[in-house]
Amino acid sequence: MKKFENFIAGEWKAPASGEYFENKNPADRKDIIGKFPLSTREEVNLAVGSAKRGFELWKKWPAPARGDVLRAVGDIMAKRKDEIADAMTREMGKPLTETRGDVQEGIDTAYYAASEGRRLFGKTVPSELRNKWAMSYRRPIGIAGLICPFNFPMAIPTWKMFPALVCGNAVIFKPAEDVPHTGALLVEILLEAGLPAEVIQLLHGNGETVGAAIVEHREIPLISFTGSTETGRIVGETCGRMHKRLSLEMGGKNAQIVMNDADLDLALEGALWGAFGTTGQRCTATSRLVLESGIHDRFLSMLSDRVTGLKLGDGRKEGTDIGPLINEASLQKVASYIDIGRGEKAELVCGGTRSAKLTEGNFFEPTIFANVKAGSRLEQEEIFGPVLSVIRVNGVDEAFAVNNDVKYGLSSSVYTTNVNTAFRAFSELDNGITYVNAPTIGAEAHLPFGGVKQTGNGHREGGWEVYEFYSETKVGYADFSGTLQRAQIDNYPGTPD
Ligand code: UN1
Repeated sequence: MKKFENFIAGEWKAPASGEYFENKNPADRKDIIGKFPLSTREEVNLAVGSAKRGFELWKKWPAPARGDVLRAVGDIMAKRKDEIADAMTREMGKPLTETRGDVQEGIDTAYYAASEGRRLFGKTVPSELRNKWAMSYRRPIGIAGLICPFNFPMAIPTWKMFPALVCGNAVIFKPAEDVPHTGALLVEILLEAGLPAEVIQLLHGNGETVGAAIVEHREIPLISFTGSTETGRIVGETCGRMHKRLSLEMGGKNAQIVMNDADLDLALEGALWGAFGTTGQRCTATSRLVLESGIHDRFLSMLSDRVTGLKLGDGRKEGTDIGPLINEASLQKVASYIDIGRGEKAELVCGGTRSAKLTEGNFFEPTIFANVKAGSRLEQEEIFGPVLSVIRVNGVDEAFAVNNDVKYGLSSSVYTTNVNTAFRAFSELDNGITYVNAPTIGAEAHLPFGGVKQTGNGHREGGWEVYEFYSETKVGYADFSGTLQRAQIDNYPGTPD
């Protein structure tokens, strides 16, 4: 069986501990993709030593030249798109159409980053004094520690890594332990594209050991984490104590609202894709469907007819609509919410069990609960699986209140043909992203991505905003008057000639 290695100090290296973990195909647990290193704190130290050298070199490259490396990365990813997608589906499970989309998001992020290398705008503003210039500009920060989730094995690492690199930082990358192969492929591509070797370090292993060691390392000033709100809280506490710059991207409990005046066929396609795409394992997944009473019964029956027809299976097989869940722990979590839903007297419309036929993988039937009460655990907590809770409401005010009454605030969606309802949604829904007549998923790489409340900590990934996170603003003043000019003093009151 193939043994994979870490990439540290410019070399592929076996784990110091000699220990590995197995990477299994979630659609067929007998299919082992390879063994990956269980890294330790010592390896984090080694990686930091090397990344410091990488940073010293890389920060001196002109940003447009750094961007050129990212353009080459995008070109290689585009050429290898199908092959990479296949490897991703094998270790992560979602159907090939989705993993191809995931690679495409990486390509988009690469080309956007390449173009940003020629912007990285600062500002030149007038000084209050004569013969003096004032400007702000950007500097790189140092080593960025990037801790990534499994659900977008390519897109999410690229959202973090490419802006970090264009801004001139070195990177220590820890992919999720369920998708280490995609992480390895990404690093291979960066090196092939000409990234100086010590600028990137790849460390495989567990969050509790390697992830924690990255977060706690005093020479890593920048952390970006995507994952659960519980882990994010621990990461946040450590970073707060150590005064680190931190971007958190965490849970969601996203709602699709369907109003009486909506185009129901369109809303149906949106609900299917939003709730069951990626087997519901997206931070942006639709896990609540808020139906206005006038269309509730009709829409629910349209939906359950279609859901029972969805084909569960291996994402690499033609015709599969829904792939497996990522691992056993995830299956158990999803199953526990079925019990919670039953206990709360929600009505199980379909699904609710592991697949009886597909026992070789982590397959769970797509599930709908109706009559879900606002405020119940089923309605409030993130499940990260193919479970959709349906809530009946009367009117737009109640629909918006239900949307907002959760601790998360990533994405929301409203299906309506009323322009006033649409614009009210943009202004009244407490989320980082609101879609009108489109599902809760479908963020584009060149717009800021992130959420409010407990979904995040105020930063955004993607778009122009993420470049603020990965760079430090510095201000330069040049006084060419040849005299001492005292700001706030010499020009008030009255300006001398
Ligand atoms: C996520 O939900 O975990 O919004 C990321 C989307 C994707 C990114 C989702 N482009 O559909």
